[in-house]
Amino acid sequence: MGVAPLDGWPGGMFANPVIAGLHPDPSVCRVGADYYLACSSFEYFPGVPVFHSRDLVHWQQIGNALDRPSQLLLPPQTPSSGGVYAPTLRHHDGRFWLITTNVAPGGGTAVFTATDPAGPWSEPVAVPGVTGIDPDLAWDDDGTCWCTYAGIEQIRIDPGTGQTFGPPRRLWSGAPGAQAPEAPHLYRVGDHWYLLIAEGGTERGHAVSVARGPTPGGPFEPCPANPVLTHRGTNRPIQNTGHADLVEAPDGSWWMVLLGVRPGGGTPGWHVLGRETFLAPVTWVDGWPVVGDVAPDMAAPPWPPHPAAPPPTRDDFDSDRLHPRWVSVRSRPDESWSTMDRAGWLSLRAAGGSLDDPAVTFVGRRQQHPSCRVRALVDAAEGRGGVAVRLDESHHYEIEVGDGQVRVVARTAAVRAAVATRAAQAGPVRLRVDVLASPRGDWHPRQEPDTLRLGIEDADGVFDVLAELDGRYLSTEVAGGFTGRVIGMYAAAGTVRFDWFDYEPTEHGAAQGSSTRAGAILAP
Ligand code: 6LW
Repeated sequence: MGVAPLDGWPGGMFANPVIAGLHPDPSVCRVGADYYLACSSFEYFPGVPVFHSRDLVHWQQIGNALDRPSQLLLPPQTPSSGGVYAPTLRHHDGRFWLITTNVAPGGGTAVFTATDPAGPWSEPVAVPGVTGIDPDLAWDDDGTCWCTYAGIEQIRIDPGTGQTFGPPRRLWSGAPGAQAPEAPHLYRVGDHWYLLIAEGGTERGHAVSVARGPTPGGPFEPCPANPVLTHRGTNRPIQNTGHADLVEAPDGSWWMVLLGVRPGGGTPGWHVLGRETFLAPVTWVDGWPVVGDVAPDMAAPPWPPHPAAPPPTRDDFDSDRLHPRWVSVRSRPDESWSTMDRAGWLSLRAAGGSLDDPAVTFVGRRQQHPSCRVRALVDAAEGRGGVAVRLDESHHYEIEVGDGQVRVVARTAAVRAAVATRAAQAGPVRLRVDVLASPRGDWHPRQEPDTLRLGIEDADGVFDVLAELDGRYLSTEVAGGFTGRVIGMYAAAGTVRFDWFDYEPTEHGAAQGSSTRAGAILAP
């Protein structure tokens, strides 16, 4: 007796986003029953996270495509939200192909290949002839490879050598007057070539439009129903929907991965997790794609789920490698970190003197839940450092220990302040950050999206809150840019050691449970 498709899907539904946190510009491909997906990664190293799924809903990070300095150089002058922009991931001729743009000084467009998407990926093949961001790869029946990129332009390339042929040609570029035609993807479906693009800019006006034509170069006729996806001007909980890619499932159904945000708080609404990856069903009507609903709760696909093991709450650094989810800012020099120096501890050696410094030694993971709790056991006997919530060099909150003190530091734009200080006990200290999303229920126009409590936790779990800070100042609407929060460990002086690091999603209000002693409260 076959498995009823909805079996195993709680309530016959799945939750969107399917990859939460800073995972924008998703590009997806399928090989047999396996799906692979890659996202942009900006100033973070290693870059271009790669995910695997068997059901399009449950995704596991299997690596980062760019995990060697020879593949990814992000010099100190690379601004935050610079670096690696949108990738395209495809499988062709028995190999995986990834093309992306590093907008950092000395970067450019490059192609990488791999036989195993978990890596290792090849050294970069530069494609100097491609002058726009968001490059896409598509192969014609005769093996000709076309690279289409933002603007919307297209050029024939040899992805093996990076050579381009002839001048680029301009293709259909979306609705007249719409800003930023970008994120093109080209597909051969039936008798047509389809050109899918994003337009309207990646903020609240974001949208997806499509056109079709007889050849990879067109001419393209726009879909009469364009934009085929946008949430602009709606009160939908998911906003900024755009930058999409399509994939056909083994059963012939079609699906779209796309980016979107979940703004919180009052007006204008602030998103703190960055642009995340969402999934939507696509049907075809009169030879045009029709995108289904993009909502937090979605009807399950017509196949059994393949749940991925949830990531462990605790990383105790007992291996000589760091899990691919851990990222650093611009680089991670070998001499800056070790899990062998003191076995079972992550030892970080300071480079920059604080999170303000582009070269700070930082190892963090993307915040993926509106409410979560982070803890770490920190030994700063040989230095100064702690736990930080980072958006960029000018927007971060941290709790650090060193020189006999525990301090909470808040940096928002030009304002930098040690908002609370306490004498530190001798020996390792448990530092804790609770992120509490503001309940949607009691909305008021100036409501913060969330609140961050930073403090010390004793061995009985009693949370001594040194400061409570407004989360809007660590949002993209305030800081600007393309990224979201990354929460992690840093060393600002000497060597700081971390025995373990916990990341735990919480239901807002859960943090109330544990006994808390309130410290400095900083309202807006
Ligand atoms: C991405 C492009 C974009 O490459 O921002 O706003 C870039 N749109 O499509 C970084 O996400």
